[in-house]
Order: sequence, then C-alpha cells, then structure tokens
Amino acid sequence: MITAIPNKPNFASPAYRNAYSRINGMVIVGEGLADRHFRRLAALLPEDRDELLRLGAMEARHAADFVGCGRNLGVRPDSGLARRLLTPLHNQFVAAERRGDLVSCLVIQCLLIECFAVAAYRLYLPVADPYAEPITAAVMADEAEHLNYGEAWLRPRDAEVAPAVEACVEQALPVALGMVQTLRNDLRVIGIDPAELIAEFVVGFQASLEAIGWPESKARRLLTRLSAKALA
Ligand code: PL3
Ligand code: FE2
Ligand code: FE2
Repeated sequence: MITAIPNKPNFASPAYRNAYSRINGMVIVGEGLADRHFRRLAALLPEDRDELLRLGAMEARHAADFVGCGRNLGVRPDSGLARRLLTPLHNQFVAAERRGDLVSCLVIQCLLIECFAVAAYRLYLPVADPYAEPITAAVMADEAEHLNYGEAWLRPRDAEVAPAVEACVEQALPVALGMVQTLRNDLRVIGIDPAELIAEFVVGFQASLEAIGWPESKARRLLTRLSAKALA
C-alpha cells in the first residue's frame, strides 16, 4: 500500500483536508463565477456570442470537475470565504457592465481571473493528488484559451483601450493579490508557496499586457507599483 508519495503533501492528514476544503471552495466558486461572466460577455458581444457561450460552458465543466476532486478526497468544499474573496471582482465586473465598459469586463475575466487561474493551477499541478492531477492539466489548457480570447480582442484596439485597461487593472489587481494573502496558510498546507504564486501571477499578467501591445517598461512599472502597494 502506498502511504506517502515523495514531494507530495499527505492528502489524508486533517490539516491538508481542512485547507483543501477552502482552496477547493475557492476554485469551484471561481469557476462558477467565470461561467457567469462568459455568459454575460456573450450578451455584450453578439458577434462572438457562440464562442463566448462555449467558453462559459467550459467553465461550468471545470467547476464540476473540481467538485469531483473534493469528493474524491472526501472533503466538503467551504465556499463561504471564496464568496467573500471573489465578490469584489464580480462587483467590479457588474459595475463595468452597467456603465457599458466592455473593456473592463474583458480585462477582469479574460486577463486577470484567467491569469490568476493559470498561475494557481500551474503551481498546484506538481503537488496535486493523483486524481486531481490530470484534471488540473486539462483545465490549464482551457484557461490558456480563455486568456487568448481576451488578448486577441484587446490587441488590435490597444491604442484606444489602454487607459481603460490601466484603470481597471489598478482596481482589480489588488483584489487578486489580497486573495493570495488571505489564503496564504491554506496554500502552504497544500504545497503551494504563496510568494511563488504571486510572482508567477505577476509575471504572467505582465506577459498578457505585453501581448495586447503594452511596452515592457510600462507593464513592468504598473505591476511593480501595484504589487508593492498591495503587499505593503
Ligand atoms: C477561471 O477559469 C477560473 C478562476 C478560478 C479561480 C482560481 C482560484 C485559485 C485559488 C488558489 C488555488 C490553488 C490551486 C488549487 C487547485 C485545486
Ligand atoms: Fe476555468
Ligand atoms: Fe477560464
């Protein structure tokens, strides 16, 4: 019988199961929120409606797949903290939608939330249990597609949307960094170094800003300033 896997956390320990309940809740609520955001984006962008509905359906599948990961470990997801941590981002999305600010809706879901998901799943993959590992790898590939959608939409419009992108990042990025701060102990218990997660996220997010046309120096300056402020 295999009782321990080298370099992996002890999936059966009470500490792991307790931390996993909140992390699993976070991921399930985050995926459900992404599903809702893509369905709202589909209504805002009629020319891409079918594609956005397809991306939303992928998110609903991710949520169901991660419910399966918790169930496999016999852990009940705790979604209370997840809702508290994700509501500010959802509220920012809804406020942008109300004022007709499609650019901010895309930045919040397709750049920020997707970059966060890619960074989190990339660091989770090597410490995942054998059931969750292939699921996480498959989900990561989907998230890259979601990120690409946002980048491809924003890139040709960079000149006119850059100020709105910057204002949105200014508001939304601190929320994402705050989530890592709040979850830091649970992250450590499941084998993820919170500082490494922040670094991975910031590097990926900077790459996204560059992919939509920002000069490297401008992207780096904004992220350095915002992360220094959020982590002070
Ligand atoms: C976008 O498709 C989904 C957004 C999901 C948000 C993810 C939140 C992740 C929090 C840190 C979790 C570490 C990974 C653990 C995976 C079970
Ligand atoms: Fe997803
Ligand atoms: Fe996604």
